[in-house]
Amino acid sequence: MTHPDLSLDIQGDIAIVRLTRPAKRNALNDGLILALRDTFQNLPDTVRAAVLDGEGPHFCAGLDLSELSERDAGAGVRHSRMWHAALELVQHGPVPVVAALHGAVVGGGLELASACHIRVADASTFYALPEGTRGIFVGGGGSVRIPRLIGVARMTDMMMTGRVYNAEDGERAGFAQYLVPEGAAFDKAVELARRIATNAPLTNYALMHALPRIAEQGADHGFFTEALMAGIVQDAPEAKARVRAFLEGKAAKVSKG
Ligand code: 1HE
Repeated sequence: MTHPDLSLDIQGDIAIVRLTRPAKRNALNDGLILALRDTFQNLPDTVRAAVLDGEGPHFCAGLDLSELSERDAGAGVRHSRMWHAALELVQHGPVPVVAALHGAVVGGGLELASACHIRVADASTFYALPEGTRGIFVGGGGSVRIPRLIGVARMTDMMMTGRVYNAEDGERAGFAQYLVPEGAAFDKAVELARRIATNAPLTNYALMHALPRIAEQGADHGFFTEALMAGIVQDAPEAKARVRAFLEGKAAKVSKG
């Protein structure tokens, strides 16, 4: 993968993927979306978790608006589907992804962050969906993923009124699972990714692939899918070794945070 606006840095078993277009606030043009897709699709097998970061004062200003003007309806549909394919590889790709958020997390930038599994936001973060006021609609999976974080009512409000959430209100609303001081999001995201990378791979797989699907199933189907997944995950030799280690007093207890 080589793209001037995206970097990939493998640090042991975690990958640092960074948008490197700060002069344009990491706005996502077609090339960058395709580079994101290719990067997540082709992560080395040794990688067990990833961090997604943005260079400069803003995580991501969303769609590169300079590419929007000449598209007709058909091209617009295909463009949206291209984003879906790329962000699908973030959400349901090979490894869990922790987003390190700061500054603007807006429009397609919020759609990208929503495709990640964990979001860590620093105090400078703000969230918005300016699509509503620019006369367009979300197209990067936002209407599917964002209501699952904050609810349909809040997303409707953001798009209809241009409401902007600051970092604190955003965390309370459900955009981010962690809120940290300004400048600390990347380090916290790396710490979490390193921790996630120590999990049994099949547990991470179940959390990425089964949990969100179960959440969309009716209770009866959900219980059945859960039982299948539970059976498969506990059968792995690694699961048995970890449980044995606890019973032999060799594994950490759960302790108060
Ligand atoms: C851009 C973009 C962009 C910045 N496309 N060029 N997203 C938006 O509507 C958000 C638009 N951006 C902003 O509101 C602001 O730029 C920020 C709040 C993110 C940052 O403000 P600031 O003062 O730090 O930067 P700036 O001076 O506004 O921007 C610096 C440069 O980046 C400037 O270009 P320059 O050549 O004049 O230096 C900006 O034009 C450029 N820039 N954002 C193109 N988004 C799958 S559908 C998704 C639909 C959407 O995402 S719509 C929402 C788009």
